[in-house]
Amino acid sequence: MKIVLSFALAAAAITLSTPAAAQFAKPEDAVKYRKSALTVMGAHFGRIGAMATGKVPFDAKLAAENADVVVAMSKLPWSAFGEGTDKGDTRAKPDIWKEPAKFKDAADKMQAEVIKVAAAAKSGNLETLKTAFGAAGGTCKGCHDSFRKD
Ligand code: ASC
Repeated sequence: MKIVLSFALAAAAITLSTPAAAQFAKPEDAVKYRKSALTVMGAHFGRIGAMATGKVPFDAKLAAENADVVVAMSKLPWSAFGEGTDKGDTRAKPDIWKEPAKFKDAADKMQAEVIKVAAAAKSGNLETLKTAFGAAGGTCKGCHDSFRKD
């Protein structure tokens, strides 16, 4: 029993310490995963955008809820850009793997800016939110321009 338990714990420890890239059974699973995270992020970012652009009334609580989802999603795609995930149903450009530091920098910038969107939403100030939303959107666009095929 003790042995079984220690094997289970060892297996769990290995799973947790394995690089995230290795946690996908197949490359297409990684592609699907990162696209899903980005799709959900885009949907919730868009709901904040609707408020920032005056298409729907500003609701600070709703904006904050959406921003929290954006922040959570913003952390997820990157581990799914591992080796061998440059093929298949993806618009990811080869530059992602040719210039990983540049790609990481773009990803980090976006994550920093969406945290500011969440803070702005919580401040309840629409002008602050507009500014933060614009800056975050700029990081989305910058990364897409460099690393995503049209
Ligand atoms: C969005 C979304 C993006 C970004 C980008 C900003 O709402 O889905 O990919 O904003 O269009 O320029």
